[in-house]
Amino acid sequence: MSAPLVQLVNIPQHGDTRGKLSVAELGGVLPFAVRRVYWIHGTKLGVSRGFHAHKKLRQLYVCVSGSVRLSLFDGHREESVVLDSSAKGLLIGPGLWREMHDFSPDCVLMVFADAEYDEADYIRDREAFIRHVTG
Ligand code: T46
Repeated sequence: MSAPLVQLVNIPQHGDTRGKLSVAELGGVLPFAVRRVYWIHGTKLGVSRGFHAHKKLRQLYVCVSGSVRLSLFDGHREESVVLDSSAKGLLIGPGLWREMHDFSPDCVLMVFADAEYDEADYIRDREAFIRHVTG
């Protein structure tokens, strides 16, 4: 069996009578120092996002509310992962085409990234991406 394209990790959660507190920290669930955090929310019904790959960026996706389906493609294989728990994180490295589908109306997808925003790090054309990974 081939190795998964992405790594699902368990986010430590501290629950008590007040509710829950979840932690993503360097050396814990985060294998990189975070330089940027952004979140996707208020996604309209039926909308898909993404349709790009990153050349260098490393990210941790956490769906802190609701659910979303991620479609990943490395140029050869496709994989689909549903994120529907704030106790799960998805570590995603460079060189993967990603699409986000089936957002629930209450979805809040939080992304921790190891670099500041740089449009030059994006490959937004699928054919160009395939050329990039297959040489
Ligand atoms: C990713 C998925 C999960 C900025 O100005 N700064 C930023 O840090 C980001 C992430 C975006 N933007 C601007 C660029 C576009 O004008 O926000 C606009 C929407 O970005 P984009 O079309 O890239 O959004 P998505 O949802 O397709 O992709 C985003 C991230 O770009 C990407 O890194 O992994 O979320």
